[in-house]
Amino acid sequence: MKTSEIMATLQAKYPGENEYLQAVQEVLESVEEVYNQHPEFEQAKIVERMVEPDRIFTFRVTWIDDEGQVQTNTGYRVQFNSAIGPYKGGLRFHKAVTPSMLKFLGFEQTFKNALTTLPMGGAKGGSDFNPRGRSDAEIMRFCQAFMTELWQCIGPDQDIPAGDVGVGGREIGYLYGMYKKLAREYNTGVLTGKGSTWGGSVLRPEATGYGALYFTQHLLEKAGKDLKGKKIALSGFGNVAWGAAKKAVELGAKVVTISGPDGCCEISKGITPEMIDYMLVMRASNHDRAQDMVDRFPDQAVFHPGKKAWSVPCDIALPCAFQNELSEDDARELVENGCWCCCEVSNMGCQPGAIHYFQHNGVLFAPGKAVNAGGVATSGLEMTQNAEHISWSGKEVDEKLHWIMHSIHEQCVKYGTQPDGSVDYVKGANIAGFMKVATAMLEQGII
Ligand code: 2IT
Repeated sequence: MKTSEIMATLQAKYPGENEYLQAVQEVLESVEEVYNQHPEFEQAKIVERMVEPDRIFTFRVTWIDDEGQVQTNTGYRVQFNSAIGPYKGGLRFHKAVTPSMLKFLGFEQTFKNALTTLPMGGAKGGSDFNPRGRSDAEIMRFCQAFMTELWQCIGPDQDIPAGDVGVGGREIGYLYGMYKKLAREYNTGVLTGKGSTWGGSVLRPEATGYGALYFTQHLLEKAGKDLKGKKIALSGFGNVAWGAAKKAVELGAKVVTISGPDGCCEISKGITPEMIDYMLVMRASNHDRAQDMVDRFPDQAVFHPGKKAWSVPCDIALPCAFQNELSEDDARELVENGCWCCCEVSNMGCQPGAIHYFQHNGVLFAPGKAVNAGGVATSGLEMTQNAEHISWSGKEVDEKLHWIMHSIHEQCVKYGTQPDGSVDYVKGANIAGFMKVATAMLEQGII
C-alpha cells in the first residue's frame, strides 16, 4: 500500500471532500509501515475497502417552523464499517453538515470504537439543520420529521445512533418517541444517550469529558506529571466541554477558558461549579453564544470577541468543540504562551499542521479517537444494560469507564512507543484501531 497512491485515487473520486480526505490521510500515514508487513492485508485489499463506507442513506427532511413556514433540510446516515459489530455513532445537527463531514466522522468512529474494547462498528449521521435560535417545539418537529426516514435504516442490532454536536438528551428523547411509533418496537437499545428514567445510562452525559480527563491523567502520569493546579484552556461550552470542565475541576486543575463561535471567555480565577452548571443552560437555550457566560457572571469572566481559547496562556489545551478548531498558528501561540500538552477531545479538533507543530516542539499530544472514546464506550455500556434490562450504578459505570480509558492508553503505548521511549499517541491509536478492524475484515472474507 502506498498512501500517496490511495489518496490520489480518493481525491479524484471525491474532490472537495476535504474533511474526509484529511481523516483518511492521517490514518493511512500512520499505518502504512505496519500494513506493508502484512501481505495478507494487501492481498485482500483491506485499505481500499476500509476507506469506503458500506453505505450512505440520504433523505429529505421537511418540517414546519413556528411561523408556519415549510422548511426542508437534508438528512444522512453513513454506515461505515461493521467488521467488529453493529454500526454505532452519533448524529450531528449543524448547518455545515455535508457528506464529507459525516464520512470523516464515520471513518474516525470505526477506529475509535475498535479502541474501546467493545464490539461496535462505525457510523455517523445527521443533518444540515441549524438548531441556533430554534424553539423547543421546532426542535421536536424537526427530530420527528428526521426520524420518519431514519427509522428504516437503524435498529438495536443493526445501527445504534446517539448524540453529537447539536444532539443531546432532549433530541434523543424526541427521536426515540417517534422511532417507537413508527417501528412499533419498544427496545430502547436502538439509541443511546437516553434519559435516565427510560433506559439511559447513568454518567453517559458526562462520559466523553470524564473519559478525556482520565486519559489525560494516564498520559501525564506516563510523562511523570500530573493535573494538580494546572491551567487548562478548554474550547466550546456544549456537552463535551461541560463534562471535561467538571472532571478537570474535580481532579484539581483550573479551567481558565470556555469559548463559542462568538469568542472566548477568560476565567482567570478558574471556572466555578455554578459556571459549569450554567453551561447546560447555555446549551439548552440554542443561543450558541459564549458571551452568555460573561453576561451571567460579569465579575468572574472577561469576554474576548472573535478570539479562540488558544490565545489565553495555559499548561494544557483541551479542544472540545469542532473539527479543525486548532490551527498551526494557534499551536504556535499556545506553545509560546507555555502550553506543553494538548489532548484533542473534539473529533479531529487539530489541523494537521497543528499536530505536526506540537509533535516537533515537545508538546504531549493525543488524538481525539483515543481521548474522546469514553463517550461512545459508555454508549456501549448503555446498550449492554438495555439488552440485560438492568441499570448499573454510577460507581459501576465509572469503574468500567476508567478501565476502558486505561486500556485505550495501554493500546496507544503498545503500538506507539518510539525507539527513544516516548509515545507517539497518533500512531499508537491509529495502528491499534486499524489492526483490530483489519483482522476482523480479513477473517470475514471478501465481502
Ligand atoms: O463522536 C462520538 O464518539 C460521539 N458522538 C458519540 C457516539 C455514540 O454512539 O455514543
